[in-house]
Amino acid sequence: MPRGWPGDASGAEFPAPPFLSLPREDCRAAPLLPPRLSRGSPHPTGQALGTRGTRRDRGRGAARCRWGRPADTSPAPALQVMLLGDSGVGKTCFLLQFRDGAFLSGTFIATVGIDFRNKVVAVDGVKVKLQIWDTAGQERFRSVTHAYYRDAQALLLLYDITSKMSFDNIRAWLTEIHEYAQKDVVIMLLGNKADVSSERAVRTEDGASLAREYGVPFMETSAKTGMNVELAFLAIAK
Ligand SMILES: Nc1nc2c(ncn2[C@@H]2O[C@H](COP(=O)(O)OP(=O)(O)OP(=O)(O)O)[C@@H](O)[C@H]2O)c(=O)[nH]1
Ligand SMILES: [Mg+2]
Repeated sequence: MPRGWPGDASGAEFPAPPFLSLPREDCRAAPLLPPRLSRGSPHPTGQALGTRGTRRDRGRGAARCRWGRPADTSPAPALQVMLLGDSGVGKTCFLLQFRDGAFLSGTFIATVGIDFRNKVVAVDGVKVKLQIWDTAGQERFRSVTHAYYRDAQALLLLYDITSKMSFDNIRAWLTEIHEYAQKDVVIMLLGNKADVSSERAVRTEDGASLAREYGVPFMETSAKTGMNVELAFLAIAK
């Protein structure tokens, strides 16, 4: 395993993987947090997650959330979120819609390996920095993405409501998550492309019923119209 990558205990600095297609500033803005960051564990800033804030903040009744710190302090800690699901379900579009409010239509360019974007959101008045990893859905990149599961605190698992196969593969994805992710990882199931109702191949009830079976929250989304995109990220950041 390369030094500095998730899973490497050597403490080496995080290098940008060769296939990362991001501007350098984005890479610098996203230091890798210690593995298995959880509530109460120390953060590089010296404070513990979920227990931050000065007495003054508390006096003001500053809102808190599981991952964040009061809105008037910075920098915010990062919550690492991974987007998972078959190739073509819309993970990259989903992320770009959330990050830039734009939809990439036209030619489908499959993600190679893994990519990431940062975005700071406010949850109940608390700033939370989301470090979002956009994985390649293609089978041949699976070994690359497995290495990142361990550090993810939340997973958005997508299928395409116009593709029965992408829905049927959700069980396999959940098995893989069970194998590689942290036990307490937050998972949300998303049925994407809800705007293409004329080609729907998966009923909303089927998505909801599968989610119930695995005890995870569920919603349908559209990376094209933006429907429920922000809501999904805010829900896992809470
Ligand atoms: N109508 C519609 N099309 C979408 C939506 N989301 C994505 N698409 C289209 O679906 C195709 C695949 O989208 P991507 O976001 O690249 O898919 P992906 O899941 O990132 O695929 P991989 O990178 O191979 O894993 C593209 O042509 C998008 O324009 C959506 O919500 N509605
Ligand atoms: Mg992609």
